[in-house]
Amino acid sequence: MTGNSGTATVGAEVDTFTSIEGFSMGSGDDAITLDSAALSSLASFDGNGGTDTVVFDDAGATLTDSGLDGADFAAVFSDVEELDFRNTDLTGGDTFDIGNDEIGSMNSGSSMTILVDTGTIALSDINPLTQSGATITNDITVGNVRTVDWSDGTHLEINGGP
Ligand SMILES: [Ca+2]
Ligand SMILES: [Ca+2]
Ligand SMILES: [Ca+2]
Ligand SMILES: [Ca+2]
Repeated sequence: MTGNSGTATVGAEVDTFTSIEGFSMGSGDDAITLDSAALSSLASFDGNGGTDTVVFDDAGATLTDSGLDGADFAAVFSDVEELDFRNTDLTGGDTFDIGNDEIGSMNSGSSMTILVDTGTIALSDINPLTQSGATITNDITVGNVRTVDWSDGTHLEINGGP
C-alpha cells in the first residue's frame, strides 16, 4: 500500500481521497468502486436502502497484497448488500476471512453476496468465521454458487456467476 491518496468512484463522481471522508447514499441501488488506499482513508460508507455494491478494484494491489479481510470492510461499510471481488485476487493460499458479526455489521438483514471470478478467486477461497458463539449450520456449493448459513440467521452467498 502506498500513501493514502486512493480513489473511489461513487456513481459518476470520482473522488480522490486525501483525508478521511464518509458517504451516505440514497434509497436506490448504489455502487462504490475503490482501491485499497481509498478503503484505508474512507471513514464510512452507508449504502442505505436498495441493493448496494462495494467493488474492490486495485490494479496495483490485490486483497492478498493489501491484507484485506472481512473485518476491514466491516469497519467502513453499512447497509451494503454485495461485495464485488471480480476484479481482484487472492493468492498464495490466502483466504478472505469474513464472519457472521462482520456481515451483520455491514448489513442489518445479516445477508451478504460476494461476487467472484472463479478464474482468480475460488469459492473455497472465502473463509467463513464463526463469531459471538454462532455456528455454521449450512455450507453447500451447487454449481457456481456457495451458500453459507450461521445459527444466528446470517446468510452468505458466494456467487461465481456464469
Ligand atoms: Ca442505496
Ligand atoms: Ca442497502
Ligand atoms: Ca486474508
Ligand atoms: Ca487466486
